[in-house]
Amino acid sequence: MLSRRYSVDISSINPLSRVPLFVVQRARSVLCSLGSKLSKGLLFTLFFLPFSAFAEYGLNLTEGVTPVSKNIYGLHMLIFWVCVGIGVIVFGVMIYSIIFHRKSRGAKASNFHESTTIELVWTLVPLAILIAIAFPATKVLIDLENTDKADMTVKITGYQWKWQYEYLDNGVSFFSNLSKESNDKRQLGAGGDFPENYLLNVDRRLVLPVDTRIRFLMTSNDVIHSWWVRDLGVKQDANPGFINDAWATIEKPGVYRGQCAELCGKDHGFMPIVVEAKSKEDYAAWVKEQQALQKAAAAAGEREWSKDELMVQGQKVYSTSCAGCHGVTGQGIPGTFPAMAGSAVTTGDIKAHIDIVMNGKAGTAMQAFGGQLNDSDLAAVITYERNAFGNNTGDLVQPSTIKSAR
Ligand code: HEC
Ligand SMILES: [Cu+2]
Repeated sequence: MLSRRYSVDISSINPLSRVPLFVVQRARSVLCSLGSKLSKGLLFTLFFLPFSAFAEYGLNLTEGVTPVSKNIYGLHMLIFWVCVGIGVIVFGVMIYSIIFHRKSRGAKASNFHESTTIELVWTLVPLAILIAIAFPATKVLIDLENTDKADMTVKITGYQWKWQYEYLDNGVSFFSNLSKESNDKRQLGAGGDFPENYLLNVDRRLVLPVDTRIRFLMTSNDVIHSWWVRDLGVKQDANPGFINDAWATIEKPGVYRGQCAELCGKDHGFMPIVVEAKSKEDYAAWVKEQQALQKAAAAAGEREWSKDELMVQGQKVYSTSCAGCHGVTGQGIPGTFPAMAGSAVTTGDIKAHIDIVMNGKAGTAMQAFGGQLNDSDLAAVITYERNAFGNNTGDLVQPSTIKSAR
């Protein structure tokens, strides 16, 4: 598709009409063959990115869909026009002087030092402008910091490298990871086409109702992350040990994408955010559905699981929660993340294995997954690690074992 667009572009570029036809044809054939060779390659994508990016976003800040984002946009435009005004006046005076008071016209430069009047003017005028701008800016700032009178609250916790969303009003809670399609495609040597919204898609979206004043509480489990969704006008650091807040009243149903905006380690670029704003009725139905799913998951933790079930679920959990560090094939990263293949823990004492997965290891990147995964997922992932990557221990861990280890 890209190479087709390229050849169309060439023939419609005007200045080329002055270039001899054979040059155009030669250039076109070279570029087209290059294009087809590289059409799936990085170079070509990079070359076209600026154009498609412009087409999608335009040049200006976007307005977004919340009062805060609209106020920020309004403030941005106001200050933009103030700058335009200053630019026109300053450059106007400058260009006027250059033209009408030039040396060849016999103009004589006036020569003055320590003119109190001029020094006062060029101090007081900018000061007055700054103060005039400070008023609307402060108003917007106070408004975006004021999270009072919220209709509902979502607690957002950053993890290396995913987000946890807890709906404090109805008990719904889940993790949101990079989507499987993006995650598979980003692996070294992965073939195939880029999935839609590559690296900007998640497995579970943060679903929110429209026309509801939502308070976000941001914190982190490990390092500093930053929850940034442009259309919501929210960009707030998530710091371990602190709670920051922000708010949004989403005015339009839709899907709004964002990313972690604070460099937080190896996979910082792989923890996107997807917000889906639904009508209040659809949101209520979604909450019911999630509560039912959570109940079903809890019930599944009460029964015995077969080895196949554990292995299938375990692989899923492993690829979303563990593979980022320990590698899809369990090889880890020598010196940083230990291999799961043939590790003394994954092939040794089962209790020690359960312990490190549930409680993590303080002071290292190994998180305590006991609070993140339910009994079945923990049982499944531990079973998987003990029977995958060539670790043929034959051990099964049941959800009930995890439950009693809590
Ligand atoms: C953010 C990176 C990261 C993630 C994600 C992660 N781990 Fe770890 N893991 C580590 C590090 C670092 C260590 C080494 C800790 C130490 O210094 O002993 C470790 C150690 C382990 C060990 C002990 C291995 C050994 O040989 O000492 C096991 C077992 C383990 N992790 C399982 C898991 C499981 C299961 C998951 C997913 C549910 C997971 N890890 C997710 C970073 C991670
Ligand atoms: Cu982050």
